[in-house]
Amino acid sequence: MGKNTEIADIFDKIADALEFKGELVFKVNAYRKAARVLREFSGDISAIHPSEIEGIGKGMVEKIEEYLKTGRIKKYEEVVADIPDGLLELLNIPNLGPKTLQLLHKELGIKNITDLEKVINEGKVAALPGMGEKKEENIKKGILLYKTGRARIPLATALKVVREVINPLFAIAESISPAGSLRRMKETIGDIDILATGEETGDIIEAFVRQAYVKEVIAKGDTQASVRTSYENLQVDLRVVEKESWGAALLYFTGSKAHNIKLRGLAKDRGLKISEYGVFKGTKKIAGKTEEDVYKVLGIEWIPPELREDRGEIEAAMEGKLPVLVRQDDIKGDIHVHSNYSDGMDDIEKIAMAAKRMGYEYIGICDHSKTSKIAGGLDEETLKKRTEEIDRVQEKIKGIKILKGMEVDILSNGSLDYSDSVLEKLDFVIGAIHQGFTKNVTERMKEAMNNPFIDIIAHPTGRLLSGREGYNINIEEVMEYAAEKGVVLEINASYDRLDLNDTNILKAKSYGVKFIIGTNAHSAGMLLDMELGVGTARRGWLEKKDILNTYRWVDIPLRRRRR
Ligand code: DGT
Ligand code: CA
Ligand code: CA
Repeated sequence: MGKNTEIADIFDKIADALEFKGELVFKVNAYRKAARVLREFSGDISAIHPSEIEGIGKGMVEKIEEYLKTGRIKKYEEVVADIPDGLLELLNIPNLGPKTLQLLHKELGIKNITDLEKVINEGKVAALPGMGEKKEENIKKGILLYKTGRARIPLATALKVVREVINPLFAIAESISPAGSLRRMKETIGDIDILATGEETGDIIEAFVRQAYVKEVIAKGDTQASVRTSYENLQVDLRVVEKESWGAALLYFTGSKAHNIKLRGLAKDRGLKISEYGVFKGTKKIAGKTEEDVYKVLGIEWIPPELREDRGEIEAAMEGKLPVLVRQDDIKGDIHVHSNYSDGMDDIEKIAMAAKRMGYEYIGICDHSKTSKIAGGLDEETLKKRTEEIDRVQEKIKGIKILKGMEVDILSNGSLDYSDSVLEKLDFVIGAIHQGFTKNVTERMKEAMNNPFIDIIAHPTGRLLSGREGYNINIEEVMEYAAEKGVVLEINASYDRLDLNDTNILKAKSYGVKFIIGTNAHSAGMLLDMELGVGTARRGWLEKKDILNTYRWVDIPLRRRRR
């Protein structure tokens, strides 16, 4: 959707193809970086000169112009010319890299996922030079993850799409809202459900199916339609309902199904019937216009969508004990942000300005430590330079406090990547596992928590929504120890992480753990991922007091373990 994303997709595909062909890493990365910058860029690329976008090199500018002028990029057609259709798609399988794919294609002639599954089942992959049974087993696992993962899309992607779908309809519809799992802020979304109401039902449906992003109209009726989007190939369902039923319909189509079923039982107990049209006493409709009305006639207060999973929310509402969930505007700062001193794209000044515009009181610059070499980890010398840079920027920018933090690697023996004297000078320390995902992770994390300088554990399970399973870890043991030691667990809000997730948050809270939401932003634009973290925290029933970055910096209960 939008030219930026179209071009970014093509750049990513060029990078895949070059990688498959064994091209030099820096050439591949040039395309990856340009793709990332384009995705981050919020303006209209055809309205400005592409060279005005920071971080886009000359070669890329030419290709962007070529696309804007001709609708294609010759380089792309060249690089994929001798690669079978669909082969590069297999690079989305976890544990299957371009080198291996090249080998499998050359030696075994695989062209698609069916071929791949066949040669694996015949044991042919393990027999190849440099492969072996372990690697074969990993690819097999990857295929499983790929197949289950493809069916659902990350929340971040769905949110982006739903905004593009809803915006043009605001003018025509009286009310319009996302429903389904998206409104509940679930970490992955099956399909996107949208509900609208308005005088001109037909006009709303027509406007919906005629948008530029629609690739295919799957179904179209008088009051509903389903389309597939060209971007990400997503199914979007729109239902237009009567104004009098808006609340009941929104409640019904928001779900979850389990929540609806429980509500239906509750209605029955009270001699009422509930449906997507309203709440009925006999044949008389007694509620339905708003969600609040519907809950009210059932004798309970309105339940926030993020809680509607039948995890005790209806019982809590009946007792008047619903949590007061944390909100985006409770958040006073983001302290997990990478600058261009390590692998971030933006400089400290740009990040600080963006954070100030978001209304934050503080922003924590948090780069990688020296062992994370591929992520541009800082040695002690560079860290000193960064400290001076932060002081310099702080002199210049008022109204936001810039904090000096680091995401410090937890090493193979559980020690931290810097000496205590270095850690001592930092405003906060986030410990993270970046190497050795299978070896003694639980023990290493616990050992790291014995260090008084560690304040927070980053992305505690290490899983990725795109398919990485995460660390081999006993997460309950880590939660229990974190609570005992007063170490905070992160809710990493990065679109591919959401780690801890909702169920782990609930578990951790029961151990008495405190949380902090960090975006792990690698550019100023990614500070906006905070929304995903807040949604996830709300799904985990968290209130303002559970989350440390709702505190002012002077009051924040961090660094206490140092004293
Ligand atoms: P998804 O799309 O798999 O991420 O999950 P949802 O929750 O969006 O599910 P979806 O799209 O199948 O249906 C949207 C909502 O409609 C769902 O959350 C609750 C409601 N719904 C769908 N089917 C049923 C049903 O058979 N019974 C009840 N009570 N509600 C249903
Ligand atoms: Ca859905
Ligand atoms: Ca649906």
